[in-house]
Amino acid sequence: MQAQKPLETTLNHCMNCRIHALYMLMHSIWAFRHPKLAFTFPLNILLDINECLIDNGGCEKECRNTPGSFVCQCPTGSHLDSDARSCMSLDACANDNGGCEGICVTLNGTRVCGCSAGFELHSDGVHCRDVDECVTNNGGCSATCQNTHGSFVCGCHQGFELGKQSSRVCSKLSWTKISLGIPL
Ligand SMILES: [Ca+2]
Repeated sequence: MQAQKPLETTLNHCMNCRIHALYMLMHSIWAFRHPKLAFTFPLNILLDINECLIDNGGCEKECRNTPGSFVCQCPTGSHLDSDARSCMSLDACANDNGGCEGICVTLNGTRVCGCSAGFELHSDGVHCRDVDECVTNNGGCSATCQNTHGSFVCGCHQGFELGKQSSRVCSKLSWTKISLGIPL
Protein backbone atom coordinates (compact mmCIF):
# COMPACT_ATOMS: atom_id res chain seq x y z
CA MET A 1 0.00 0.00 0.00
CA GLN A 2 1.47 3.34 -1.05
CA ALA A 3 2.12 5.76 1.76
CA GLN A 4 0.06 8.91 1.66
CA LYS A 5 2.07 11.96 0.60
CA PRO A 6 2.28 14.89 3.01
CA LEU A 7 -0.27 17.62 2.35
CA GLU A 8 2.43 20.15 1.49
CA THR A 9 3.92 17.86 -1.16
CA THR A 10 0.52 17.19 -2.65
CA LEU A 11 -0.26 20.91 -2.84
CA ASN A 12 3.10 21.60 -4.47
CA HIS A 13 2.48 18.82 -6.94
CA CYS A 14 -0.95 20.25 -7.86
CA MET A 15 0.59 23.70 -8.24
CA ASN A 16 3.21 22.21 -10.56
CA CYS A 17 0.51 20.51 -12.59
CA ARG A 18 -1.29 23.81 -13.08
CA ILE A 19 1.93 25.57 -14.07
CA HIS A 20 2.78 22.72 -16.40
CA ALA A 21 -0.66 22.81 -17.99
CA LEU A 22 -0.44 26.58 -18.42
CA TYR A 23 2.96 26.30 -20.08
CA MET A 24 1.64 23.54 -22.34
CA LEU A 25 -1.21 25.81 -23.44
CA MET A 26 1.08 28.80 -23.98
CA HIS A 27 3.54 26.68 -25.93
CA SER A 28 0.79 25.26 -28.12
CA ILE A 29 -0.42 28.77 -29.00
CA TRP A 30 3.14 29.94 -29.56
CA ALA A 31 3.98 26.86 -31.69
CA PHE A 32 0.81 27.38 -33.75
CA ARG A 33 1.83 30.96 -34.52
CA HIS A 34 5.52 30.12 -35.06
CA PRO A 35 5.61 26.59 -36.50
CA LYS A 36 9.18 26.93 -37.81
CA LEU A 37 10.52 27.95 -34.40
CA ALA A 38 8.57 25.40 -32.40
CA PHE A 39 11.31 22.77 -32.62
CA THR A 40 14.21 25.20 -32.26
CA PHE A 41 13.89 25.39 -28.50
CA PRO A 42 13.92 22.21 -26.42
CA LEU A 43 10.50 21.56 -25.08
CA ASN A 44 11.73 20.84 -21.57
CA ILE A 45 13.25 24.32 -21.33
CA LEU A 46 10.13 26.03 -22.62
CA LEU A 47 8.03 23.92 -20.29
CA ASP A 48 10.32 24.16 -17.31
CA ILE A 49 8.75 23.14 -14.08
CA ASN A 50 10.30 23.49 -10.67
CA GLU A 51 11.12 19.89 -9.77
CA CYS A 52 12.34 21.09 -6.37
CA LEU A 53 8.75 21.72 -5.34
CA ILE A 54 8.04 18.00 -5.43
CA ASP A 55 9.72 16.05 -2.63
CA ASN A 56 12.63 18.50 -2.82
CA GLY A 57 13.48 16.92 -6.19
CA GLY A 58 14.54 13.80 -4.29
CA CYS A 59 17.55 15.74 -2.99
CA GLU A 60 18.71 14.96 0.50
CA LYS A 61 19.73 18.57 1.15
CA GLU A 62 19.45 21.48 -1.24
CA CYS A 63 17.60 21.44 -4.56
CA ARG A 64 18.22 24.09 -7.22
CA ASN A 65 15.90 24.39 -10.16
CA THR A 66 17.49 25.02 -13.57
CA PRO A 67 15.87 25.65 -16.98
CA GLY A 68 14.54 22.28 -18.03
CA SER A 69 16.10 20.40 -15.15
CA PHE A 70 17.36 20.66 -11.58
CA VAL A 71 20.44 19.82 -9.52
CA CYS A 72 20.98 18.63 -5.98
CA GLN A 73 23.54 20.45 -3.89
CA CYS A 74 25.26 19.67 -0.64
CA PRO A 75 26.40 22.00 2.15
CA THR A 76 30.04 22.73 2.89
CA GLY A 77 31.82 19.73 4.30
CA SER A 78 29.99 17.22 2.16
CA HIS A 79 29.77 16.26 -1.49
CA LEU A 80 27.17 14.77 -3.79
CA ASP A 81 27.12 10.99 -3.84
CA SER A 82 27.05 8.90 -7.04
CA ASP A 83 23.22 8.86 -6.99
CA ALA A 84 23.30 12.67 -7.50
CA ARG A 85 20.79 12.99 -4.66
CA SER A 86 22.48 12.05 -1.39
CA CYS A 87 25.20 13.99 0.40
CA MET A 88 28.34 12.29 1.64
CA SER A 89 30.21 13.81 4.53
CA LEU A 90 33.84 14.58 3.76
CA ASP A 91 36.08 12.68 6.17
CA ALA A 92 39.14 14.87 6.45
CA CYS A 93 40.80 12.26 8.66
CA ALA A 94 40.42 9.37 6.21
CA ASN A 95 43.90 9.66 4.73
CA ASP A 96 46.99 9.47 6.92
CA ASN A 97 44.97 10.43 10.01
CA GLY A 98 44.52 13.88 8.47
CA GLY A 99 48.23 14.53 9.10
CA CYS A 100 47.59 14.57 12.85
CA GLU A 101 50.10 12.85 15.12
CA GLY A 102 47.48 12.15 17.77
CA ILE A 103 43.72 12.40 17.56
CA CYS A 104 41.96 13.55 14.38
CA VAL A 105 38.32 14.63 14.21
CA THR A 106 36.34 16.03 11.28
CA LEU A 107 34.26 19.10 12.03
CA ASN A 108 32.15 20.44 9.14
CA GLY A 109 34.53 18.80 6.69
CA THR A 110 37.59 20.35 8.29
CA ARG A 111 40.31 18.37 10.05
CA VAL A 112 41.02 19.24 13.67
CA CYS A 113 43.94 17.63 15.50
CA GLY A 114 43.99 16.81 19.18
CA CYS A 115 46.13 14.88 21.63
CA SER A 116 45.68 12.20 24.26
CA ALA A 117 45.78 12.94 27.98
CA GLY A 118 49.26 13.93 29.10
CA PHE A 119 50.04 15.56 25.76
CA GLU A 120 49.30 18.95 24.27
CA LEU A 121 49.04 20.16 20.71
CA HIS A 122 52.17 21.73 19.30
CA SER A 123 51.95 25.21 17.80
CA ASP A 124 52.17 23.59 14.34
CA GLY A 125 48.65 22.24 14.95
CA VAL A 126 49.48 18.64 14.07
CA HIS A 127 52.12 17.29 16.46
CA CYS A 128 51.72 16.39 20.12
CA ARG A 129 54.25 17.05 22.83
CA ASP A 130 54.50 15.88 26.38
CA VAL A 131 53.04 18.08 29.08
CA ASP A 132 55.50 18.76 31.88
CA GLU A 133 53.02 18.41 34.72
CA CYS A 134 55.71 19.24 37.28
CA VAL A 135 55.94 22.82 36.07
CA THR A 136 52.46 23.63 37.35
CA ASN A 137 52.01 23.38 41.09
CA ASN A 138 54.72 20.70 41.26
CA GLY A 139 52.22 18.31 39.62
CA GLY A 140 50.26 18.33 42.86
CA CYS A 141 53.06 16.34 44.51
CA SER A 142 53.78 17.16 48.13
CA ALA A 143 57.51 16.43 47.73
CA THR A 144 59.32 15.62 44.47
CA CYS A 145 57.87 15.51 40.97
CA GLN A 146 59.46 13.74 38.01
CA ASN A 147 58.11 14.35 34.54
CA THR A 148 57.70 11.32 32.25
CA HIS A 149 56.60 10.97 28.63
CA GLY A 150 52.83 11.28 28.78
CA SER A 151 52.64 11.39 32.56
CA PHE A 152 54.59 12.18 35.76
CA VAL A 153 55.57 10.53 39.02
CA CYS A 154 55.56 11.89 42.54
CA GLY A 155 58.29 10.91 44.99
CA CYS A 156 59.13 11.45 48.65
CA HIS A 157 62.15 12.55 50.62
CA GLN A 158 64.02 10.12 52.87
CA GLY A 159 61.93 8.94 55.78
CA PHE A 160 58.65 9.50 53.93
CA GLU A 161 56.49 7.40 51.60
CA LEU A 162 53.56 8.02 49.30
CA GLY A 163 50.34 7.66 51.20
CA LYS A 164 47.83 4.92 50.52
CA GLN A 165 45.08 7.48 49.98
CA SER A 166 46.98 9.53 47.43
CA SER A 167 49.84 8.85 45.03
CA ARG A 168 50.92 12.46 45.40
CA VAL A 169 51.04 13.11 49.10
CA CYS A 170 53.89 11.82 51.25
CA SER A 171 53.49 10.70 54.81
CA LYS A 172 56.08 9.85 57.43
CA LEU A 173 57.45 6.32 57.17
CA SER A 174 56.37 4.10 60.04
CA TRP A 175 58.98 3.11 62.65
CA THR A 176 58.32 -0.56 61.86
CA LYS A 177 59.55 -0.21 58.27
CA ILE A 178 62.59 1.78 59.40
CA SER A 179 63.53 -0.78 62.05
CA LEU A 180 63.15 -3.66 59.54
CA GLY A 181 65.66 -1.91 57.29
CA ILE A 182 63.33 -1.56 54.30
CA PRO A 183 65.16 0.52 51.69
CA LEU A 184 63.93 4.09 51.59
CA1 LIG B 1 54.64 14.46 31.21
